[in-house]
Amino acid sequence: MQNRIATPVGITLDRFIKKKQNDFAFATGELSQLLRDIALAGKIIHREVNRAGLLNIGGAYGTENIQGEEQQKLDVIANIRFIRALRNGGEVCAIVSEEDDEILDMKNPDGRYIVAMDPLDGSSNIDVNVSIGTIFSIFRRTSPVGGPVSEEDVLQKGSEQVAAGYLLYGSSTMMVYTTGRGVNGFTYDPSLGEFFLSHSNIRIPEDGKIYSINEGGYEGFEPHVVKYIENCKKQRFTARYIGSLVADFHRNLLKGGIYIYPSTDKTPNGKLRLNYECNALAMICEQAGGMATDGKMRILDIQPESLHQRVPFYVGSTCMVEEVMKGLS
Ligand code: AHM
Ligand code: MG
Repeated sequence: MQNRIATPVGITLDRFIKKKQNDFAFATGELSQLLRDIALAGKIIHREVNRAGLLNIGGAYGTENIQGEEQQKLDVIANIRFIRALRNGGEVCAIVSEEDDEILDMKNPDGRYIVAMDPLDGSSNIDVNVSIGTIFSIFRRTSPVGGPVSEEDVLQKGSEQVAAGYLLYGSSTMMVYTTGRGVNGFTYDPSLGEFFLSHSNIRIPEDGKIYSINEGGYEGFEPHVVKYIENCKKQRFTARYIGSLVADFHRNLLKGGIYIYPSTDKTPNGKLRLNYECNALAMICEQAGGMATDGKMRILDIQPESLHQRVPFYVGSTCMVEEVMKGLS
């Protein structure tokens, strides 16, 4: 019998972005272009991720690379690819990246947008062929266009994000994003080189039965977290923890659940970074009907004080997040 290849039906990401352009308060087309630049970077990283294992096999693919990047770690390569795509796009004046200590000034004073990103999150999973992701937040600069980028441009609250999203390099590659009007997910068809709308208007179930936390840290958790985990066990909930934030978040977004990276005795502020990990997922979660908090306040209301600031992170189905928070009072 002949193999049948399913032909994707539905709208491409490019078309979708174009169709939605008038939703933006500033409908100049620049944000649309920026989202397309990010999708392009995602395609390039998809390619790198998929051949990552091959790079170590006698340099089979290494000859393609004139800059010796194949010698570098995949997260560094992803960072380079992303920055290049954003630079070529021309809409961005500055980037904050997990891979760079300082703000990256793009030397493009006319750019209106700031991107905060974790180009390849889930570093412990990179070398073992497990799902990883890219996370991004987009802000509009507050300083005048044409002048230098200020620290205030970069350290904006998550509530100021004009768009946020992630790419998940899993059994399929997906891009999920929001511009503040709901959340949509697109699945990549590598044979066509296109993302297709596959998950329109994603809503997270109000309650769920999946909890995701690294229980290895149990002895150092705060009492309310311990209490909540015990409660999950009593109710025979499902424990799922990939150790890649995007993958854990994505599953819980679709199925209902909670992801927690709490404060511990060793890491009082947790592990995850506010500016390029938590803010984006908090916006997506809220847009899908869920909740995100650091245990004290809404993630999106936290005023960042530094580029690589860490915060405890509770994100997911509203009933579950509220339930952990009850233990605090
Ligand atoms: P990374 O930015 O170094 O990859 O760290 C972030 C990752 C998240 O993807 C994941 O949820 C978490 O760290 C796992 O941490 P742990 O191994 O402590 O459970
Ligand atoms: Mg990370």
